Amino acid sequence: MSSFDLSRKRVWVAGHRGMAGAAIARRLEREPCEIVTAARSELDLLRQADVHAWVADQKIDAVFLAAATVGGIMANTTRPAEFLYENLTIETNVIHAAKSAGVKKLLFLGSSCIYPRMAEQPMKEETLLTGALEPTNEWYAIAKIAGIKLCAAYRRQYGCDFVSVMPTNLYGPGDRYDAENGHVVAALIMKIHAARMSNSPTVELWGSGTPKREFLFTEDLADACVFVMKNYSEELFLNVGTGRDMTILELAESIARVAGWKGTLTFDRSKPDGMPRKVMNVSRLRDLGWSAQTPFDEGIRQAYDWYVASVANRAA
Ligand code: GFB
Repeated sequence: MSSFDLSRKRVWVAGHRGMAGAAIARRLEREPCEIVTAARSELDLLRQADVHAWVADQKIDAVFLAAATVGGIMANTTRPAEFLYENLTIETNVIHAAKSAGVKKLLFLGSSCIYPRMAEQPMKEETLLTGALEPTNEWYAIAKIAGIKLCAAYRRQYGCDFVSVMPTNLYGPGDRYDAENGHVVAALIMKIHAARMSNSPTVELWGSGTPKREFLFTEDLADACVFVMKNYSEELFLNVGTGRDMTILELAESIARVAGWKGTLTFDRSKPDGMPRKVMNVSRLRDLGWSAQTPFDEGIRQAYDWYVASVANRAA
């Protein structure tokens, strides 16, 4: 395995305010490197010239490219232009600026939504582009596939040490708690907490509750990203997940137990289910020496407690 030493390096976490980026910045506090961040007011990643000038000026040695326009199934379905344009623009600006400035290593964060809708489960890295994408998030998927390919192309043509990881559905501290645009874990934590606080007898789930999803605690993702940055230097991207999935109904029941809510779950079948199943084969990264450490029941408790302390109580 290759090794990249973070000691005394200037390491930029692009997207440090997002859930994944913030977790990576927290994890890097344990490394002997200098963490570099840029607020959106200071650097607009959609403006190419600004990104090139900033990266060159900052003498960046390594980049975690976690910046993206993200959201759950409804956001992906209703904002296709934003998801395609903004994610393509962010990644092309940052990746090209990194190459131009001689950045030594870059890690690009993709998503498990890149795989075909009906890919054999658990999904192996090799199944990329072997079938039609899931319509509800094909825009985001195409942007993320382009990012993977851009990193591979810059490795082949320019010798850039740029690698990619494909995280599964994430949850944990710093998630975006938005009932309409949020990912499913954040949305259900919000809804079920509100039901408990108002003694509401029912909570409505979107879809049928039968789709299955894999959920990775964001602190584990961050640890995987640092592990890959330090130890991996190949063109093929790596799946990052737990390798275990559950139905949306089982997810909701877990959150209800954590929240202490005992009402009835109902289903709005007019809302989309999305991918029937989306669990990844995580053996490639496991064989390199990394596996997720946080059991779901522990992670969901931490995510719920963070929400109550950081969001719900502040809003009250
Ligand atoms: O995280 P999520 O919104 O997106 O999960 P994906 C959607 C699944 O949860 C669907 C069900 O089966 C929904 O029907 N669901 C039930 C809900 N109730 C709710 C709710 O209140 N809110 C939400 N959001 N879902 C994501 C992509 O796809 O996968 C991301 O949108 C990313 O961009 C991620 O790629 C890995 O899991 O379908």
